[in-house]
Amino acid sequence: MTTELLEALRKISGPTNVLCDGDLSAWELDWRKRARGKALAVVRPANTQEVAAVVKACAAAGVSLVAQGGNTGLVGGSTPDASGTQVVLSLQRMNAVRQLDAANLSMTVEAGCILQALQQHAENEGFLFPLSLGAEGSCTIGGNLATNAGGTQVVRYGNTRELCLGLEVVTAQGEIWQGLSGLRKDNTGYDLRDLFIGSEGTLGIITAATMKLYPMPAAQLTAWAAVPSMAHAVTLLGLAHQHLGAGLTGFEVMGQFALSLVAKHFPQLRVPFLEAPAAPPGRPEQGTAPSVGSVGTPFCVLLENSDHESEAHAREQLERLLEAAFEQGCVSDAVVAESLTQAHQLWHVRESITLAQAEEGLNIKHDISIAVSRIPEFVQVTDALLEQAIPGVRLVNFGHLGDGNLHYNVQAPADGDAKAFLREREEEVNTIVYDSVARFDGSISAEHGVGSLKLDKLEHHKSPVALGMMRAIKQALDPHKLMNPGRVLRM
Ligand code: FAD
Ligand code: 2HG
Ligand code: ZN
Repeated sequence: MTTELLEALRKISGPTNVLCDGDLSAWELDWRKRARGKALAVVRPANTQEVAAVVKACAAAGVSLVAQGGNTGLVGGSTPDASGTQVVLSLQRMNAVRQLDAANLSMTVEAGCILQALQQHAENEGFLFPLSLGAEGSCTIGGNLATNAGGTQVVRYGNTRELCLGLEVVTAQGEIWQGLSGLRKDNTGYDLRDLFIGSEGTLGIITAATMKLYPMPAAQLTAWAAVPSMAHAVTLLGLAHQHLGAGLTGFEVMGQFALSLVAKHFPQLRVPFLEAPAAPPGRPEQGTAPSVGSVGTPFCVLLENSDHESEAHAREQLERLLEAAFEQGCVSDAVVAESLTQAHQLWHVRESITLAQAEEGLNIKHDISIAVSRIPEFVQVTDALLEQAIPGVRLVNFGHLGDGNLHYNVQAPADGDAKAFLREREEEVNTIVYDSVARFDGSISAEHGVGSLKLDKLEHHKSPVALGMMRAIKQALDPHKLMNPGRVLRM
C-alpha cells in the first residue's frame, strides 16, 4: 500500500518532488528543536490541482497529511509525528502572486509565498502589506493564515485574519473550494474562510488567499523608551493611543533580561538603555536576585507611529507624546529614530530576542494574552509565584503589549542544565503560568496557536461547550481525521 501511494505521489508531482531518503530534517525537525518526527515522505506539489490529487491519494490510502509552509511555527504543529506514516505536504513550490488588484486594494497569492516577498511585492507596486513578524524571511502566507499569526503591526492592522478577504482551500476529501472573490462584504451564511484561518492544517489545506493591501504611509517613525515598570508601560500605551490615534501602529514591551540576552549573544547590536550586563554566570544570591520581569523593574518600549500627512507631522506627534510621558514619569529616557535605517536597527534588536533566547538554550514559551489593564498585576503575581517555586528562574518577558500579548517565557536558572530543567520542571512551570492566566481571564495562546505543545492545556482551559463545537466542526470537515491529526484538538 505504501509503495503504491509513493508511486501515485511521484506520478502527481514528479519523482524529484517526493522525498523519502536522505536528510529530511528541514521538514521533520521544528524550529525550536523540540519536535523531531519521521515522515513517510515529503511531497511538494506545484499547484492546487496537484495538492487536490495528493490529498485524494493519501485519503484513499488512509494516510494522514501534515501541511507545512516555512516550518517556523513555535508550537510543534508543522512537523510529522514519530510514526513514519505521515506525509508532509510542503507548499514551498506554490509561491506565485496570481494577481494584484490596485482598485480593490488586494492581492491574490499562493500559500507558499514567503511573507517578506509579499511585503516587497506590495511595496514595489506602491502599497503596504502590513503583516510583519520576526520569521518573515522564511514563514509563508499559508502558515500565517493557518496560525492566524499576529506580529508587530496588529494594533493598527489586526491579525492575519483581519487582513484576509478570501481563501482557496483543498478539503480533506480533495475537493477545491474557491473563495477568492476579494469581497469585503458577503453575508451568505457561515463564514468558511474564518473556519480555516487559525485551524493549523487540521481542517484542510490552504492553497491561495486574497489579502488586503493598504496605501503606503507617508512616514513611519519609531521611538524606543525606557520605562520604570510594566505599569508605566501600560500608562504610556494609554498616552500613545490619545496622542497618536490611528497612527499608533506597533507597541512592544521588552524586559531588561530579554534585552540583555540580545546584547550577550549579538554583541554587534546596540541595545539602548540596557541597565544590567548580561546575566551573570551562576545562580544569583537569594534576596539580591534582580527581579527580572517584575512590576517594579525596568522595561523598554518600542513604538511606531505611521502617518499619512508628513514625516514632520508624525515626528511632532511623537515628541508631544514623549513630553507628556516624561511629565507623568512613565518614561525615564527615550530616543526617536532619525532615519529608516535607525528605525530598522531598533526593530532588529526587538526581533532578535527569540533568536537570543534560543542561543541561551532550550526554554519554555508562554504566548499569552490578558486585558492590557490587568497585565502589570499579572506580571507581579506570576513573577513572584515562579521565583518562589524555582529560585533563580530567569524570566524572558517581552511582547506585543499594545495587543495585550506577552511572550512570558521561562529560561532555566543560569547554572542549570536546560534539558533537565525542561524535563523536570516544565509541567510545573506551565501549570503556574496558565493557572495564573486563567485567574486573569486570559488566553493560553494569543498568536502562535495550539499545535501539539498546548494540546493538553487546551483541554483544561477551554470550556467543554467550546471544545464540543470545535470537535463537531472537525468531525464534519475531516471525518477520517487525516488532516494534521493530534494537533489543536484531541478527537
Ligand atoms: P509552518 O510552521 O510551516 O506551519 C504552522 C502551522 O500551520 C502548522 O500547523 C501547519 O500544519 C499549518 N500550515 C502551514 N501551511 C499551511 C497551509 N498552506 N494550509 C494549511 N495549514 C498550513 N508568530 C506570530 O504570530 N507572531 C510573531 O511575532 C512571530 N514571530 C516569530 C519569530 C520567529 C523568530 C519565529 C521562528 C517564529 C515566529 N512566529 C510568530 C511563529 C511563526 O512564524 C508563525 O506561526 C507563522 O505564521 C508560521 O508560518 P509557517 O509558514 O512557518 O508555518
Ligand atoms: C515574537 O513576538 C514572536 O517575537 C516569538 O512571537 C515569541 O520567542 C517567542 O516566544
Ligand atoms: Zn509575538
